[in-house]
Amino acid sequence: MKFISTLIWAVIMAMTIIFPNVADAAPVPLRGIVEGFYGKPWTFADREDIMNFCREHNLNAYIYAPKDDPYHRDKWREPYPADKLAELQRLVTVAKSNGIRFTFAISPGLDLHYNGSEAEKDFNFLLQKMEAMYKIGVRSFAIFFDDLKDANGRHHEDGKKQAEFINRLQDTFHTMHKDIVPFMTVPTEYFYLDMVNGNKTKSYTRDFAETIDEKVIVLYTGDGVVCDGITNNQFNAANRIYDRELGIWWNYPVNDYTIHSNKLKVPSKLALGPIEKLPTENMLAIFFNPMEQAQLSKIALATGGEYANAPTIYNPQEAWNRAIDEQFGELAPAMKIFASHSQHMENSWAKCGPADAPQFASAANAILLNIRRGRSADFTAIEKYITDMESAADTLLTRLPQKYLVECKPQLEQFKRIAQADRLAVNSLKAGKLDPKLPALRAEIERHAPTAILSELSALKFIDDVLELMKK
Ligand code: 14T
Repeated sequence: MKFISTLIWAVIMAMTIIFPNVADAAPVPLRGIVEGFYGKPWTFADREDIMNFCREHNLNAYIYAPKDDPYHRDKWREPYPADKLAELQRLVTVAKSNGIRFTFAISPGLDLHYNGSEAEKDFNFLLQKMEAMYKIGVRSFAIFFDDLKDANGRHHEDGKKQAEFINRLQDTFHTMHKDIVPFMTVPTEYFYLDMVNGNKTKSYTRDFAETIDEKVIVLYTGDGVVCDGITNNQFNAANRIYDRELGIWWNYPVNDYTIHSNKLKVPSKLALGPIEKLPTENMLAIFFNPMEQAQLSKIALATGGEYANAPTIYNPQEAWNRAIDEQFGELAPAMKIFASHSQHMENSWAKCGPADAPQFASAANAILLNIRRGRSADFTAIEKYITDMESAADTLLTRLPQKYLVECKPQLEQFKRIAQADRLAVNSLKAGKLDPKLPALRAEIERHAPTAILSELSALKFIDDVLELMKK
């Protein structure tokens, strides 16, 4: 007996020396999805489907926090009507049967009172709201205080009062129900660069961090709201502010900030790339905020599942290939071509996801460089990419199952226009004469841009570069 256990120990030690990664490739304890985006909330059918998906990908947590569920935020005091409550009850049951921890989040920050009799009333409203959720089986709760800034980007929250409010709510509810788990929260300053002023922690964050109960899981989004990764150092700096391990609310593949205008409520760009550039150590919890396009969110979410189950050995590109192979079968090759042009999310304040079609971009840049210098250019590679893009667009437009097509038809049609315009651009360069169909097609692409954007710095940019080059 003694010999066998010594032998097993020796084998394990040898393994950790040979495969050092495997030893600390432990899963993040809480890993899953936060339905926390603005825009059309997922349907209950979407959510049930996602619970099943989470189990298959060893994700074990889901936070219900749709910004545009009125009972979650705008009208947080109002109880759910019976039909919504019945749907939530069913969802909680489905979550449980799939081994998923269901967290009900509420966002009372828009008009919560912290003082006097109004505060007592609000406290009781929250208790009642949570009690209704407890009755349908919820055992995990979150209070979110994000996005309370005014038009000038300022907030007027008191970190100490907010945290005291959460602590008291947690204590009171825990006295009523011993079987609840610790709360989760998102503070009003929820990204690192908003928590500090130079090397000084801002007063709101200092107060909130000092006051919030140590059991509460505090979520943050990285250095920015939507940012280009979190290094271990950046993560540790944020952990030091809170003197605890934070949880991560990761804003990819969410695309709610690509909504073009209040009139066009649908996001214009799809985030179809892998999760990448996240910490490899000290993780307590990670939640991915998805797109309102539930089916197409599954590419990034499947890679997120791989990451969260083994952060140290995670390979984004391999995970992305596996995810698309698994989800799209025969259509995977076409889907990879389309998705490779729709991964990078960037605007004035957001940046996340791998570059769109980097190979196309470098082939295009090499051609343009040669032509500008009066040298001959090799079009072989780019012509193959364009042919592949055109046929991928056609394949997907005709063969993609309806559940996907309803989520990406405008983008697929735009992808096809872009490929056709790239073709015209190549032919114009070869002929040394601008094809008059190109400016017209470019204008048509622009007309559709409010509903469909992709490959801005790659296939789309090539069109503009050629037009610019040939207009003189
Ligand atoms: F709670 C936070 F961690 C968070 O990320 N809050 C919102 C979230 O609901 C939204 O889906 C996400 C992506 O747009 O970013 C936060 O919302 C913002 C933040 C901004 F700085 C929306 C617009 C902004 F300008």
